[in-house]
Amino acid sequence: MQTKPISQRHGIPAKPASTPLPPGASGIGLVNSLEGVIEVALKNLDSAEAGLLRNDLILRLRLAGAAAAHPVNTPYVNTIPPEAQPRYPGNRELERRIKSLARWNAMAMVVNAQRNGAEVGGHISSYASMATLYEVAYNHFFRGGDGNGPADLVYFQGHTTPGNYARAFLEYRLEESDLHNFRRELAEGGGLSSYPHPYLMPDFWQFPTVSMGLGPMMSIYQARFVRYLKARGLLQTEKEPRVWAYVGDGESDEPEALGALTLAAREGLDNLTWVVNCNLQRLDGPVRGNGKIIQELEGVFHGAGWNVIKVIWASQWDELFARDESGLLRKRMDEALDGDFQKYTVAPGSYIRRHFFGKYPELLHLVDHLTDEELTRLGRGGHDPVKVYAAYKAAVEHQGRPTVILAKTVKGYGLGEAGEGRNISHQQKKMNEKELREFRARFDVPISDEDIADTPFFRPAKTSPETKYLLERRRKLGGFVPKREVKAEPLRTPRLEAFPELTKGSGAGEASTTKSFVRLLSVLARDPEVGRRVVPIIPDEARTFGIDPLFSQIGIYSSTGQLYEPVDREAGFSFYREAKDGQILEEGITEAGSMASFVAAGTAYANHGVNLIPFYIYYSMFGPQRTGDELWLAGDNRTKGFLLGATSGRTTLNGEGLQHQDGHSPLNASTIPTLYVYDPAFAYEVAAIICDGMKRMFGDGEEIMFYICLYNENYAQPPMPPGCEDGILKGLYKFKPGPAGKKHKAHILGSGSIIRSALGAQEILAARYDVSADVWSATSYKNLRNEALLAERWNMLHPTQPARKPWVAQLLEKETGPFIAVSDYMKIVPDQIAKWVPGGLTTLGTDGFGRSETRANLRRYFEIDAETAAVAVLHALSQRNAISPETVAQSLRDLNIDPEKSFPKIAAF
Ligand SMILES: Cc1ncc(C[n+]2csc(CCOP(=O)(O)OP(=O)(O)O)c2C)c(N)n1
Ligand SMILES: [Mg+2]
Repeated sequence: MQTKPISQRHGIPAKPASTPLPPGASGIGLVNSLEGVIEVALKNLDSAEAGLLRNDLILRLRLAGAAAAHPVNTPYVNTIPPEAQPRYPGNRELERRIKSLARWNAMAMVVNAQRNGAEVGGHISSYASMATLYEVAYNHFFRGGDGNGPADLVYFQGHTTPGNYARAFLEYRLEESDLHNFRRELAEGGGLSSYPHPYLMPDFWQFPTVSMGLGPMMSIYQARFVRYLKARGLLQTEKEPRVWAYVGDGESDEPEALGALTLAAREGLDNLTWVVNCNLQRLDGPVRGNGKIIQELEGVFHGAGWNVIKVIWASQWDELFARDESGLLRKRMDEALDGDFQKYTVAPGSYIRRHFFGKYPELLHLVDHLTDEELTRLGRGGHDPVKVYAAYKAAVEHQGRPTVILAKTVKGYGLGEAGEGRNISHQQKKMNEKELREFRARFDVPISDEDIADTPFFRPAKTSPETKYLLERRRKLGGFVPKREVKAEPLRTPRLEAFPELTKGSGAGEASTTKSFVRLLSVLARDPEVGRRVVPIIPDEARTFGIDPLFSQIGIYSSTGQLYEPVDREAGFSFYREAKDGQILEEGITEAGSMASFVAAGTAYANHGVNLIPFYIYYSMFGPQRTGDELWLAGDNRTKGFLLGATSGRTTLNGEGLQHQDGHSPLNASTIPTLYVYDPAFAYEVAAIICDGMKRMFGDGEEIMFYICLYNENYAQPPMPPGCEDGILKGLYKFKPGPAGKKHKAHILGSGSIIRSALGAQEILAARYDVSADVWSATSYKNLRNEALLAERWNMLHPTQPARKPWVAQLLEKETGPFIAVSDYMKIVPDQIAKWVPGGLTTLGTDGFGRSETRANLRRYFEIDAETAAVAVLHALSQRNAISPETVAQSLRDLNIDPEKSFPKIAAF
């Protein structure tokens, strides 16, 4: 075994260098003494050994008492040295003018939006810090989709939209009236949405990003999805699109923002570029006042395996660094905190001289030749097009790893006293005349003194050099960005007849709705028309749901294939088969990541011109509850697909207890406007809903999604009764009428596996209490309610016309007797339709925290079992004076229900 440190094996002295460092020096000035070490390393060591050598050196520095930096960090300087910078290919002067006009118009949009009592707000300072980062990309990097390749997919930072709109205005894509209607979306002719919302501006925005943290994560899964499409031969073009994400430094605190970094590196996503706008501030104040966000992020990204490019200092500093022979300037850079740097942004040059350079007398000499005024103009890298261009070029040329550009900027750049670098900057929405004049002067905006107070928009003529230049640049790069276009061909989706196993019933056998769904998926994956378009997405629960046979049938996607012999190779169908063209996205334990894949797959019809059918199946408790904001984003993004909440129901998933047993997902899911929510009881219902959903989304092109509760309780699956399809899809149909010839009549609405409580109650009531209860399958309370709401709204607005009757009211008014609803969800789920049920609705449900127990005990505890349902029916009959209260009391004794039994605790006054 090799025990000697690697350095000693190659003749590097064992002891730390005896040359003492001059006081205060970082040692960087002694870099020449390391040349020998580097020479030896280059000649003798492979990359692994070189890594060991580095670790040896750090260890020895530490042992010698030096506070050696963590190896994942580099000094606080630009990664690309001036000598490695490429020539800037654009017309700097014209680009500066274009950028200045974008700055002005973006600012004017927000200031105008605040005027005249509108107070609809907007953000000035974030785009002010971002302008150069965007403009260099607009002029030189972002590819549009009109050329010979796919458009880049750009995740713009949510609250910099004024900058994007101002750009689109200069490009003659938007008009002045549009800018006037920023955040006035209900204005005549429509307005511009506050942030990137494809739902609101479906021809313009591709990705919603303003819920911080989600955009960055979505971009990683999008870039990986591009590779998936490519591997499966589904990408429409040879070239792959580049994915860009513009991220705030404050945004990086969101767990989702950095949570998937290792995936990007592991998958070698060199089609992904992140630009973190490190303006050192978030909303309230500094991101890391007492530290350095750029260094912290560098460590994180390096550790995760990304290529990191720091763009910290503008070109004015190059000359100072070149003369920094002692290394003191770099040392001072490393020492100064973000809080200090923020202060230097707002402070006069004299302060910078005294506090930053003045710490070391030698450093003061370095800037002797600069006036105080010139010191304030020593800029930050993110505002220097030359530095930004160099970083972008290096990023897009880098192979094998994703790249992050950490660009240092100033929040509110150019706003001066109105907010540059100040803690109030983020919220600044107003500018007084003096501030407007200063802004105009700083950026040479051609607005006259008479007009300036009105903050008019300004756009050069179509024939102006500026407009010609920017349009030509976009033409060369393949057209405008962002742009959303739906080009996908519709699919011929299978009809219900394709799934006889689900519609014919299980005969003497039993099956759960989950198992039935898996059967459907397996048949669907073989469908000649749509089979290849199916994208199953699973966060490590395939075996729980019995999907594992699909592993061998269609394979698990892996960019590297399967480099090992799977331990269960002999296990037949369920062995863990990874393949380069695998179809299943097995995401591991990340519901957030799985949702991101769901969105990527479900928006491929718009972003990649191909209709794909995502089926995301997961532990229902970790669905809308865990990733609700992503689900909201999915709606905004016009995502299409199926969400399968498996192991549904507070009591049907029985042993797992409080944090697993889900009694509210349909409620959470019902908050998403474009999401249809279904709680089917039987296999044929699942098939009917999925066939209809496929047709609507992928045949007819509706931009909607479906949530389906799937249960793991096995029971006999009945054959599909004739004529029920319409009711299944609308949300309610009579499944099994009660027996004829009984004295009393009642109706029980059941959902999911709990329809079995309704059927049990039906038997009890008929056998013991002379009640004929019809059992209904309530597949979607959300649908019923929404239809009723629309009818009511119409009635209110058309009072003199014959009133419309909600569909559910029409259906139920033909019946007599009380209505009782029972489900494995909170009572508020069926209560959604109570208002339109003739005579009202008695609801049984599972409010309260779950418990680990047997199904039978849980259903009694939550009072949704057959016996309690029977009592509820009797009680409702007694309230109508059809039977006596004593009969109800007797039924409690008959059915062994203790009126004083324990019950889940719920908050009440
Ligand atoms: C999830 C979420 N939480 C809070 C906000 C409100 N918000 C909008 S911008 C912002 C500060 C952003 O700071 P940073 O990411 O550094 O961006 P900057 O404006 O500095 O470029 C906050 C808190 C949000 N949009 N999303
Ligand atoms: Mg910030």
